[in-house]
Amino acid sequence: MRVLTRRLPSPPEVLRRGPLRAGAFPSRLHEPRLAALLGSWLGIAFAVCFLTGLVSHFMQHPPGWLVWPARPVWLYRLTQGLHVATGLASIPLLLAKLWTVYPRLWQWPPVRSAAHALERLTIVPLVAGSLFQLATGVANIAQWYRFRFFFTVTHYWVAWITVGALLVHLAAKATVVRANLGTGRVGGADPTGRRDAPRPPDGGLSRRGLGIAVGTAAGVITLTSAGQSVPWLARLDLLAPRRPDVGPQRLPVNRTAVAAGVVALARDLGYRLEIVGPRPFALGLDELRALEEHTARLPITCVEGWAADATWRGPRLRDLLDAAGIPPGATVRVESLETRGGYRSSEVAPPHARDPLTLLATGLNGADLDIDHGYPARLIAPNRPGVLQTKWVHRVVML
Ligand SMILES: Nc1nc2c(c(=O)[nH]1)N[C@H]1C(S)=C(S)[C@@H](COP(=O)(O)O)O[C@H]1N2
Ligand SMILES: [Mo]
Repeated sequence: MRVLTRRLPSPPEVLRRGPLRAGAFPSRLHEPRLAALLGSWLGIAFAVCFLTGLVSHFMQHPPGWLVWPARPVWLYRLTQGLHVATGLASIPLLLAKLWTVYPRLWQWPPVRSAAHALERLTIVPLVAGSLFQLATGVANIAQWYRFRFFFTVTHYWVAWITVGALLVHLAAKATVVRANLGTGRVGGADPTGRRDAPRPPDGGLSRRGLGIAVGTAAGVITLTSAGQSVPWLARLDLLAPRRPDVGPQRLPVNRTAVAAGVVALARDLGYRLEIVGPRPFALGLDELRALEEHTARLPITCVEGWAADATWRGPRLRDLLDAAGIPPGATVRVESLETRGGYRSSEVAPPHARDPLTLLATGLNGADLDIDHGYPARLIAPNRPGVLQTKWVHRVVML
């Protein structure tokens, strides 16, 4: 411990040039109280973003021991909406925070002790990780996949690195944060003990002014993009990359039938839906339509940040499973006509497979399912990520 805290010798004064010289950053806003304030807002946004991101990840890739409930219907829509909203709101907060603290990169002496050097080093994964997560998140909701790595895997692991670095950073800064966010009288930064430092003679922005500007920016970004998953904000939807009501049958399409290479197979009159279980059977198009139909009002919630409600019609999955003698406790795999692509099949565990709202939909918003939405039949289930709502289904297999 001694080694860590022992003071290191100061480097020679002649090295103090450029940004390293005293008074190189005159703005009063490069100060710990503002840094702590922005940091705590950012901390809240990051915490919500991280936790909802974990929900998203584990809903999409559930480990064996974890079975998600099918209700409430809107749960995933809420968690994914919060994930995107808090991520977007973090952008102005992070930029303002970095601006407030960046002069510290040139603080003198650069390192005071081994412990201080370690604390400085954790800034690298923290800042790099935060910028990376926000940039790739924005690229993802804009459906801009020009990078070479696989988005979900990288975004997931960098989240852990960033949060790890954030926890170390918080531990290192705990005393400073406490001193600066207290009653306002213990401000280590502000010897006058006032909440807002005196206005500079040039009339520059005050601390409160900057706080309001950044808070407003975060609020505006959230409100003008949340409309892609919150219907009553749709009219403010200026920044949202997707409109939840634009697409065939008033619903966005994620991957078209052409892109998935399934047009010929989906239109083939010899199409058959197979249910593979103890009493396997297959249905032609007419037989599929003759089954008892139900309707369900359910959202498609894409990880890419949009969600839209629709009215689905078709047989219940559980009725098909019963007819094939598949026991209630069984998990099934729903397979599409697609031969390639990461989302060509999905597993359905009992809570979803047996839910009365889970359909193999053949109709959408009052008409036959459009080929881009999965004609002849697609899975639609409550509280389930869009990527698992498999389109162009041709086989359901008991696992
Ligand atoms: N077979 C197949 N099903 C799929 C996909 C896919 O690429 N292939 N994409 C999924 C994704 S990511 C989403 S968000 C939903 C979107 O459904 P929609 O295009 O009908 O709106 O379909 C899902 N079903
Ligand atoms: Mo999606």
